[in-house]
Amino acid sequence: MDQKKILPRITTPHQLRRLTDEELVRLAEELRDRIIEVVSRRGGHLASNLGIAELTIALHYVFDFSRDRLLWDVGHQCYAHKLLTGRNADFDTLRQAGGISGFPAPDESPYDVLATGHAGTAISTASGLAWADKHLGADNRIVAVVGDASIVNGLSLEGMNNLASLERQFLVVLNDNSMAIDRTRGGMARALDLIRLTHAYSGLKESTETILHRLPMGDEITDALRHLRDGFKTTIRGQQVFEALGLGYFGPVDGHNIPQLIRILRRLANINRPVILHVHTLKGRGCEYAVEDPCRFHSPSAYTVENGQAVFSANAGPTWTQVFADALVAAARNDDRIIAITAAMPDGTGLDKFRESFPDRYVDVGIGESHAVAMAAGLAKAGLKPVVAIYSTFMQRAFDQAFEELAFQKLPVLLCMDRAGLVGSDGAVHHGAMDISMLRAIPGMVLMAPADAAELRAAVTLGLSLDGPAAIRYPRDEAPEDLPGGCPPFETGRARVVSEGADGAFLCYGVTVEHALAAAEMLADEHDLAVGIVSARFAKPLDVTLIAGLISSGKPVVVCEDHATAGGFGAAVLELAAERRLSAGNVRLLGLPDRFVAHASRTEQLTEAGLDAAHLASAMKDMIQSPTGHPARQVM
Ligand SMILES: Cc1ncc(C[n+]2csc(CCOP(=O)(O)OP(=O)(O)O)c2C)c(N)n1
Repeated sequence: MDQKKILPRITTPHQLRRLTDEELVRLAEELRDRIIEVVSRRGGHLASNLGIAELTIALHYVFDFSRDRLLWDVGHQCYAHKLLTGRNADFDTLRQAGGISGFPAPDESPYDVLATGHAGTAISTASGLAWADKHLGADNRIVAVVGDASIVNGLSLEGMNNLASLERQFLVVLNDNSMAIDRTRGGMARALDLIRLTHAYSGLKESTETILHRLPMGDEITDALRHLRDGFKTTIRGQQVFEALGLGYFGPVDGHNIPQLIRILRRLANINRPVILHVHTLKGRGCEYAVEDPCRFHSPSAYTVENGQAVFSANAGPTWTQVFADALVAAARNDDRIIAITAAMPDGTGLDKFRESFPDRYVDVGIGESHAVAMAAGLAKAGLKPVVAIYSTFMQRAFDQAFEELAFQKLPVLLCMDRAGLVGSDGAVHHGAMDISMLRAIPGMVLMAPADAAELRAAVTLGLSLDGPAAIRYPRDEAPEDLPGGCPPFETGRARVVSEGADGAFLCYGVTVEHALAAAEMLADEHDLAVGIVSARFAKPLDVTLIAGLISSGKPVVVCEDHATAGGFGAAVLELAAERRLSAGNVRLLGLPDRFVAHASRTEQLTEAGLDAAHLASAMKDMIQSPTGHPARQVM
């Protein structure tokens, strides 16, 4: 160990208080070096974590989060926090199976209050903790750190609105780096720009600190804040957004000046009402390529550095995201009613490509999935053809809009759900494990899952031609291009027989066809068994004729889906059997288990969930060898 290094000696944040200002500044650099070193090997959230190193140090310096509470919104920016709270030695295992999670994880450390990953929750949950503390007579201080993109999420705004009635300490730290994953847009982004600009031009750089220094504590604070607001309202209009919600506003301050941050946080820590500190940081700070392209380096996969530039290994083939993006751009060339909507994920969903070709037909609503889907309903009502490109896990935020605004109105909106199924190292909070269960319950929904790239293109074409809402799901993976037999016409409610087999059938939804093909090959090679494969294509409406035929054949049917078995495609198959009064003893469901699957590679997770080729083959072999099944086991 390098004796001069500070970070390896920090095992608890209490040790920070023994460091000089100069050592704290060095520590921020060491945190960044460590984050870059590990993320370049493991992949993970980079640019946001580099920008927040100083702020994290200052927060841990001032507060005692072994009793105070620190909540990170989304949680992707918690790496420096992890390194300062006893996890430096294990940090090499970041996002690996059995290793450190990329998000806050209470099972790793008592310093992580809640496990998170979705945006907009910190203020709400922190306010619950604050209410509880007050009720229980505790006086732990509470801090919620929220990015400028997440603070406009509906949940954040609902939480802030509710803070007005909280009469106790509560600090919201707004970490403003002008970026979501891409640049933030919209009214709040403009208001924050305005605050920064007026601040810069009016020579008020030192004002926050000076004001805080003069500020009386206790009951007089309300008056003082009113004066503060009156004094600056002509110059700093943007802050009124927060003040209208009843929050005392301070800032903006330089989020990279540790001594100043410490002084300001010390004063704010003793204010007995909800306040917001607006901190300005640079996303990617300290790493040239991340500063230059913070979007690319928001959450890069592993890379190497050559001549100061990051070099990524190429994909073997196109990803599902790329196939979708190309299919949508191609469709939009022939139909100018197509409008694409993303909720702050242009890069992840592939819509950046659409934006390039059709900037006037592209909408980024910010982190507001409910709004994205409701807005799409309005566009459809007006005669346009909206496509919402969204991650399956974030579609959970818009369930009610899919029900009321889309299906209830029978509006033709196409939901293209990327990252459906297991997502790999982002872990449990990001799996797309529930979209079928959610959407299948909604009358009038058409649900599709392509098995290969050709089917995805066909599903997009079909989805855009329907006169009601539809959803397509596809995973975070490379898309197989050529399944056997070409791509027969893609018609609503019609499955595709990929291959025939006399001994049984894999009935697959979406990407699992690929694993079933490998399983069928194993069964043929190793056991001389001939097992067929069906790509169901639709979870709603089902191909009832084909599926009822498979069930009533009496031959083993192994249903495979990269989704929770609870309420998923397999459940639809069993519902069909029940409706038709077919005995379904020959049907076995394989899907995601009823527990949260932790971070690991997607391949490892598929194996853990029993969805890899070897597990599929062994499930089928069992079914063929003991067709009557096992004696009933007690279900816990
Ligand atoms: C509900 C939801 N939608 C989308 C995302 C994907 N996402 C993760 S981080 C992020 C950007 C967050 O920006 P900001 O809050 O400003 O934090 P920063 O990364 O700039 O620190 C997005 C869109 C998410 N985690 N949760």
